[in-house]
Amino acid sequence: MFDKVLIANRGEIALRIQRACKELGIATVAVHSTADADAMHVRLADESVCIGPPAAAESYLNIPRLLAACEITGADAVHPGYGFLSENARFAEILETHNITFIGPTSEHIRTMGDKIAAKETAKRLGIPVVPGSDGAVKSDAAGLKVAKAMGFPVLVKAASGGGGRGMKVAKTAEELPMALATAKAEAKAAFGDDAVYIEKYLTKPRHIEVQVLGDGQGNAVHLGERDCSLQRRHQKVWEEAPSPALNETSRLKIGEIVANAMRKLKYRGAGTVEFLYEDGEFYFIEMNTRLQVEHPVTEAITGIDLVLEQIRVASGAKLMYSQEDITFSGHAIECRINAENARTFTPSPGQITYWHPPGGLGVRVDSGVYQGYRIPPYYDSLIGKLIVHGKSRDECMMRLKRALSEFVIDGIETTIPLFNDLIRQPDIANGLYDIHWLEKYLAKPTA
Ligand code: MV4
Repeated sequence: MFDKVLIANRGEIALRIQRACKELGIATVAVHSTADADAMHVRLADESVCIGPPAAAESYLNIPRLLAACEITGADAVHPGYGFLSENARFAEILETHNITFIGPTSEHIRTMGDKIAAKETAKRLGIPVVPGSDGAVKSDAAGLKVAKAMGFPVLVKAASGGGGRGMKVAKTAEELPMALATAKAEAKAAFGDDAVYIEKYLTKPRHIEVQVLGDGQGNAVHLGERDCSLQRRHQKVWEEAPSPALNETSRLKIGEIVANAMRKLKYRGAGTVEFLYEDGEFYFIEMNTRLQVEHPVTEAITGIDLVLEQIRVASGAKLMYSQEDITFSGHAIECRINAENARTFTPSPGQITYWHPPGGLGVRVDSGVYQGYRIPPYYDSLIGKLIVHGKSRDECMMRLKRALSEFVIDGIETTIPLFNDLIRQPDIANGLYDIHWLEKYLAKPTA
């Protein structure tokens, strides 16, 4: 096992990783920018290193500075958290050449899944159902038209280096396709320096359902069920829950087993998420995330498994502690992302938290990196906390969520809490009847 882990992140996830390290008896190193000198992750770490100015490119994303921090402190492993360098294959590679363990998958697996065309080909080869579409990159309008006509419109043009919805264009008809291809290519070139695009059948009203996996890189892997992350705004998740209100036991275990088998064949190491669109009872692979995700606590709530602790264990070379039969699912969990933003406009609201009273009680978890008196800097993501509620049934979970939201007091800044107070009162949300477009439609209504 590692003696000392450097956490290449900030905020609530840095605290989450520190907690797992502490339980394993591992010393922790925090890194921080000058804007984060007063941050909770710095206060709670055993050691800390200031790695640069506020701009992430010069601090949390700066590989030479992170290497220097490892060298100074003698850290033997790095946990990247989510965002920042968590899916940077080069970072994983560089750490390995310096004999520092990257707590995550191999650089090769990160690189494959980062290329959406290669990811889809890999998924297909491993027996995972994918969205019908072009065989790899589309090299010309004529080639694009041929595939699109064969599967029927509407189609979606996607960037190979994309993800998060950037460089995506819908073509409703053959006439619209050349423009969609050109625009997607231009956007992809500008955003990722790579203009490779591919075509998929456009699913008009799917849900976003993702399967959590855990592997040890030695051929053992388990699935930990799914999360429904359909409630999003501009590709930012707002609310995540497990299990998905749209699935039954049979379909859950079927897709879970397909994904777990694929990860066994791949010899995947660490935590990963296989993302699907789910429409009319069918699953369609879209992407795989090779990192711990923001919404991992809903899976922890229903399985009782500490995902971060398992990531650290398998990174140190240990075999997976669980076989699939050991994994049981219990009850229902919902996560609400608490952002320092206006709940209607989503305008960021940095500033000082003058009062902070998080909820508690049975089935309530709050993961946050802030405290009363803390000044939220304007330079980073606006996520300040996550409220995760667990209950025996979805109804009990909703009841607890309503109660927990009523206890939560955050003064001095605007937060997204009022949005959740509205959402829990919507019949569609109470009934679990929503797709990936539900939230944006709701927010566009004048009454919302
Ligand atoms: C799609 C799709 C419909 N059909 N692919 C958006 C981000 C990227 N990860 C994949 N995305 C989508 N891919 C096909 N073939 C619709 C979306 C999409 C979406 C997906 C999940 C959650 C929210 C979304 C919002 C808009 C579009």
